[in-house]
Amino acid sequence: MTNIKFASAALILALATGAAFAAGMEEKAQAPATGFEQMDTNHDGLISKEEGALREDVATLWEAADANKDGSLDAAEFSAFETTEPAQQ
Ligand SMILES: [Ca+2]
Ligand SMILES: [Ca+2]
Repeated sequence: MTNIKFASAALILALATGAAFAAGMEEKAQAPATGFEQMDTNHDGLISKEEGALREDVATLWEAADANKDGSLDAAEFSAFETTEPAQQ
């Protein structure tokens, strides 16, 4: 009888620890590396405004990031945006 109780307690503890561990892992993955490839979801080599909306900073500073005002970000514009880290005005 007590053996069964102990076994279930151990199982519950193991599950709880596993869940806590998984939750911790998920929290670490919260800041995803969203690079050009990840944002260019249709892989046409450009980030459209819709694709740019995936990232809040890109969406917010879209006008500044789209340097040539053609309505999309190419790799050069995106990397310039990434390296400039423009200060919020
Ligand atoms: Ca695209
Ligand atoms: Ca552009």
